Amino acid sequence: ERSTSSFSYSSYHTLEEIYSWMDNFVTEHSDMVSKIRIGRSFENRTILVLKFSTGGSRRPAIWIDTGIHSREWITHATGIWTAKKIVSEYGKDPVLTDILKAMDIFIELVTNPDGFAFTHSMNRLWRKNKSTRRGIFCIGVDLNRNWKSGFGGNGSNANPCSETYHGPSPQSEPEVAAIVDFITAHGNFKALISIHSYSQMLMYPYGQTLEPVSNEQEMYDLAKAAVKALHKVHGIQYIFGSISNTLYLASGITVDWAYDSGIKYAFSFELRDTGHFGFLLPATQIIPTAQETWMAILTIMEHTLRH
Ligand code: ING
Ligand code: ZN
Repeated sequence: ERSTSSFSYSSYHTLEEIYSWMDNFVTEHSDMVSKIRIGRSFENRTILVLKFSTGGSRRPAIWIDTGIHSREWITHATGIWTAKKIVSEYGKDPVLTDILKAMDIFIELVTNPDGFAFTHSMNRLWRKNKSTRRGIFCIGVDLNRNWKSGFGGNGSNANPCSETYHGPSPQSEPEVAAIVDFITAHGNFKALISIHSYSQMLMYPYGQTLEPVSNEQEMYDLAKAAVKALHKVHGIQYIFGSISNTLYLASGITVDWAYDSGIKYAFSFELRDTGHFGFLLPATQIIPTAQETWMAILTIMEHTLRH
């Protein structure tokens, strides 16, 4: 395809289609959007981030990642719709406009490209990346257990055949190392939103311990406001709270690393649904899911701007 006007935002797409959409999108919105290559996957695929900026240099920034677990297709689709929403609402929505006048937004749409390609070619329910190591006969590391904070703790698994295998060492996986290197080098991220599915939850650290974060009350109140804004759109209910209290203990996760690295507003979504379709959410639900998620994201971004 040569332009984004023929792209269907209400369908699921392959990696090639998404990467080609990104090329067209950047070309069509070159005043605000650029594409950054932050690394390469285990199977040598390019890892790309979209940057939304109206100027300045190293402005305070917001990070959004989708698809760290490859089978969670609604997350990539929501990320793409969100990218389009940002360019169409700038200059119209006063809240988003204020945000983009002071901050940059970065979106990594396909955080696990090898796994994502595999969900299209071989196994729709593949979760991990595709890394292999000598003497280890199972494939893949759980990229949401491979981060340094709490690495190897409760709710992660040392068995390479487990779906929650944490890998041989923190950031052993190129897909995680690329993000750590990029965010660390940038040095001015204020919020990180890591998007999963499914369960309809909005959560914050910690996953590795039941101990509350130091600004627990602020995180609780913000999550509550975001979930309320989400609910208003289509009446969908989300539960919210810390990961360890809301879901289960999980160690070596993205948002614990972000929080411990000084990115105070670290949140993780679990998008629709609550299990009826699960990872196989019908494409008819892409736009409604993205619309409601947008209101929650906007709530978090606005709070970040004002604090
Ligand atoms: N569940 C997440 C998992 O990695 C999660 C739950 C989300 C844990 C965010 C920690 C942080 O186990 C899914 N569905 O991936
Ligand atoms: Zn997930």
